[in-house]
Amino acid sequence: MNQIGVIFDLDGVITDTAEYHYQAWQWLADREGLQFDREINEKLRGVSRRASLEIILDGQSVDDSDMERMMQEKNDHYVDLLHKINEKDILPGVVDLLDGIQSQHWKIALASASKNARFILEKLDLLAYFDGIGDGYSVKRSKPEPDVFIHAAGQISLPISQCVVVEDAEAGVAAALSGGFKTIGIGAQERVGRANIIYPAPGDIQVEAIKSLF
Ligand code: B16
Ligand code: MG
Repeated sequence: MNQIGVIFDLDGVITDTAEYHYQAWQWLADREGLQFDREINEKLRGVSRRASLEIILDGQSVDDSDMERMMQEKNDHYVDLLHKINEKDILPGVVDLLDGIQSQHWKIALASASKNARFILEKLDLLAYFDGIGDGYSVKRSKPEPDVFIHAAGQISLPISQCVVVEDAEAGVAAALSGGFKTIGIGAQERVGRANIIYPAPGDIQVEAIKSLF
């Protein structure tokens, strides 16, 4: 079998930063008098920071300097919250899965919409597992465009046909499929139903199941 590359999304696959994104957006929305709740937060899964704010603004027009200020304030608050995360915040079974992939001598990459992805991997003490990283700084077009996954495949020097993407977001699954990647979906059918295989949680992924995709 040829070399395989496993490309992981971050939020919702390696760790659950969605809760901290929620808290930071709620803090901003309360300050700005914007309508926000957990239901709206679900729509932000895998979506870039700017696109997230546009969803929250719900058509309300805001000049660009205010957009920039709000994104900065939300991120400052989010990064403050991130300082308390550590290895205990890695989702169950993920370290065993990474060890299993490494023992096959396959490549591991990250493809996240987040500009904080490296910092989060450092806090989780997982950086050393990753042979390549695509993050919110790597590409211009974010998910559902496939660019960050294509960038990640390039980082591990593998063709798309030899890579599988692990994603928990509808926009992420759509991005991976449109790029021609095999795709493992994590979570609810209504979100990731288009993926080649679906698991309830990342710790349920078996190395043998990855092999069976190729
Ligand atoms: P940041 P992923 C995504 O991470 C989050 O799911 C999404 O809620 C967030 O808006 C996006 O990162 C950008 O994050 O504000 O830190 O740059 O799922 O692509 O790993
Ligand atoms: Mg995600």
